[in-house]
Amino acid sequence: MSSATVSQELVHSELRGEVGILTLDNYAKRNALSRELLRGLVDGLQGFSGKVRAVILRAEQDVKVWSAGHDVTELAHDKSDPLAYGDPLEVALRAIRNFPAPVIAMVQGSVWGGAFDLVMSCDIVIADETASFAITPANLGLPYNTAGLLHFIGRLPLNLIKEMFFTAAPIKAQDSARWGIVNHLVSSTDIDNFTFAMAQEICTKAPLAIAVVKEQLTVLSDYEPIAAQIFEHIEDLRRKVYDSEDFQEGLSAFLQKRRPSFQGK
Ligand code: YXS
Repeated sequence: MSSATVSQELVHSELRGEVGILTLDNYAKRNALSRELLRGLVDGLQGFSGKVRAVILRAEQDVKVWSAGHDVTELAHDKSDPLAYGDPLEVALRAIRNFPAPVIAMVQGSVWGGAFDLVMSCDIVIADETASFAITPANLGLPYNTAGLLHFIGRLPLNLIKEMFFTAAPIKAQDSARWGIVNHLVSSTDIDNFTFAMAQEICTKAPLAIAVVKEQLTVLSDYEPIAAQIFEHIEDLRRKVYDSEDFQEGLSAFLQKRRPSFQGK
C-alpha cells in the first residue's frame, strides 16, 4: 500500500457541499500525530483547495481521546531539535494556519501535547463536555519550540499557559470554556450539528473577505519581533534541554511505559 494511501486511511476526507471534513482515524494509536497521519491531514487540506469555504477537523464520533499528540516514537532523540521547523507536526500547523478558509476544530475527548497546538492553530474550537486539553513537554523533558509558544501567547493568558506547561495537567471542558481555549462548549449530542451549522453559515459569507481577514490575523498575531540575539539565546536554552539526559529519560520512560525519574541534567 503506498504511503499516500496509508495517510488517507489515517485521515478521512469528505466533502459536504462547500464544507470539507477531515476525520482523524487511527484510534489504535489514539490518533497520535505520526508523520503518516499528518501527511494525510496536509494532503486532505490540499485536496480541499478551491473546493471548500470551511473545514472541520475532527476525530471519530464520541472518542475518549481526540489525539494523543506528537507520535513519541518519531521524536528526534539524536540530540537534534525534536520540534524543528520541518517537523511534520510543524508543517501541518502551518498548513492549517495558512489555509485560505476557516478551519474549525471539533473536539470530543482528550487532547494531548502537540495536538493541543494543532487545535489552537485552528481558527475556531468547538468542544463537548468530554473534552480536555493538556500540553505535556514536561512529562518528556522536551523543550517546546518558540513558534508553538507564540501560538499560545497570542491566544491564552500567560498564567494559564504556565500552569498547563508546568503541571502537564489536563484542563477540563468547563475550564477550557472559561479560559477561552474553546469558542463554544456544547453537548456531545449537539456538537455535530452545531459545528456543521457554523461551517455552513461561514459558507454563505464572502470567501475572499474571509480569506484575507484570516491571513491578516495570522500575520499580525504571528508578528512578534524577536532580535536575532534573543532568538539565538532561546535556541541555546532549548538545545541544553533536548541535549539533556532528562529528555532521553523522558523518551525511554514513555516507550517502556514507566514513570520517568528526572535528575535535572
Ligand atoms: O502499546 P500500543 O502499541 O497499543 O500503543 C499504545 C500507545 O503506545 C499508543 N500511544 C502513542 N504512541 C505514540 N505517541 C503517542 N503520543 C501515543 N499515545 C498513545 O497508543 C496505544 C494506546 O495507548 P494507551 O494504551 O496508553 O491508551 P489509553 O486509552 O490507555 O490512554 C490514552 C492516553 C492518551 C491517556 C495515553 O495513551 C497517553 O497518555 N498518551 C501520551 C499522551 C502524551 O503525553 N502526549 C504528548 C506526546 S509528545 C508531544 O505531543 C509534544 C512533543 S509535547 O511533549 O511537547 O507536548
